Amino acid sequence: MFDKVLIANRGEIALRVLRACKELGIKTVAVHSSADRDLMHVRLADESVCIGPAAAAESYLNIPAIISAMEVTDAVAVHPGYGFLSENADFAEQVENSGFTFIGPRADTIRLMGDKVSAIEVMREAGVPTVPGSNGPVDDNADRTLALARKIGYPVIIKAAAGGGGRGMRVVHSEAALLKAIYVTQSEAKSYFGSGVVYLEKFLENPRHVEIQVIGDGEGNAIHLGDRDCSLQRRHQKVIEEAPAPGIPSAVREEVAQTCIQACKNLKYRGAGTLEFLYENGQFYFIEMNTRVQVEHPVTEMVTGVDIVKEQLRIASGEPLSITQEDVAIRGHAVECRINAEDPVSFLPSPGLVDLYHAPGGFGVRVDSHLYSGYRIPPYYDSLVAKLITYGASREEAMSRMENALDELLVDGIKTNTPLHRDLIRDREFRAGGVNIHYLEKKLSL
Ligand code: MV4
Repeated sequence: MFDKVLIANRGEIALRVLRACKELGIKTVAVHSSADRDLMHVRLADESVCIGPAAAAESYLNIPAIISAMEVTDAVAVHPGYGFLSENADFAEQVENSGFTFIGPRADTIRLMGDKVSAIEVMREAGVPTVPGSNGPVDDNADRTLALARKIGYPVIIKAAAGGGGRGMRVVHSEAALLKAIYVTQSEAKSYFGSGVVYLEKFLENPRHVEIQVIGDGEGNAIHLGDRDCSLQRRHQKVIEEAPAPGIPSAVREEVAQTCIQACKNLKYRGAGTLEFLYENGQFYFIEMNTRVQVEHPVTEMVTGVDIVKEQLRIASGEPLSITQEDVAIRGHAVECRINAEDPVSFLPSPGLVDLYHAPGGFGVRVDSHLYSGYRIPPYYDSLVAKLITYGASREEAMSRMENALDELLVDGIKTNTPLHRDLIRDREFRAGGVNIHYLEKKLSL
């Protein structure tokens, strides 16, 4: 196992990674911006290094500063968490070229999945179900493109190959609007991402967002840890996630998971990953793959008992997976509420001094948070301040424990979206299970 790991992130995920390192007897280095000296994980780490000013571009995204911090502290590996440099293939490459280990997939895998056109292609070849579409970039042959869209059937969606997570997309409802929309999306993609490559898919009108967690050892062995439903979202920001995804026939669930494992085996995938799907009318359609640990990984941990971050550390250090597929059983149900420092009505960020923090507790309650009384939330970063996760033998038990947990949570001094969660967790349709990706935005617009 590694002697010392550098944690190239902040907030709750830096603390989550630090806890896993400590359990495995790994020494830890925290790197932080000048605005983040008071982070909980900085206090708990064996060493800490200030890598730059508050602006993320000059600190958490500053590749030379992070690699220098590894050199200065003799860290042998870096965990990127989520966001920041976690899916930056150039970072992974520079880390490895400097003689260190990147805790994640190989740089070429990250690059392959970062290009959505190539990601879809490798998944299709492995038998993963994909959305009917162009199966490749849209070219400059207008007649061919019009014929293709007509065959797919309107509405269609134009997506940037370098986009993802909701950036660089445009829905087209009629043939008359297609070519102009392609041109505009290509131009935007070129200026946002440096690549104007776009592709076409059938636009699914009312899907759910269901994703499958996978782990590979980098040598062709791979397992899945079941699925999560992340449909409750606003402006591509997930609000509540749960595992397993409710109401999916077990044969359908199992079949798509097997195709995911096949894809990971073909890729010799290394580390933790997530295949994102749209799920509509009983069918799965792959849309993209994330090559990092995700915010919502705890719901999968709660229903499988597998510590995903510890598995990441084991695999990156060259150890085999600690479990086989036969060891994985999905037991019970888990739900996660993302607590953000924001106004629950306007959604505007609400940074500042937390003068009182009290975390909920009890059977089946997990809180992943870096908050403490007296902590000042800086205004420069993501507003996620806590993840409330509850587990139960049934979905209903997990939900009723979440009602209690939300009632017990105290965060004074700043505004949080806790009131929204208290409302959502008691929402009749959400509580019935299986709402689609538009449900929350529609509810909020009422
Ligand atoms: C789609 C879609 C409908 N049809 N693709 C948005 C984020 C990116 N990951 C893919 N996205 C979508 N792709 C087809 N062919 C609808 C969305 C979408 C969405 C997907 C998941 C979660 C929330 C969403 C919100 C709006 C649109």
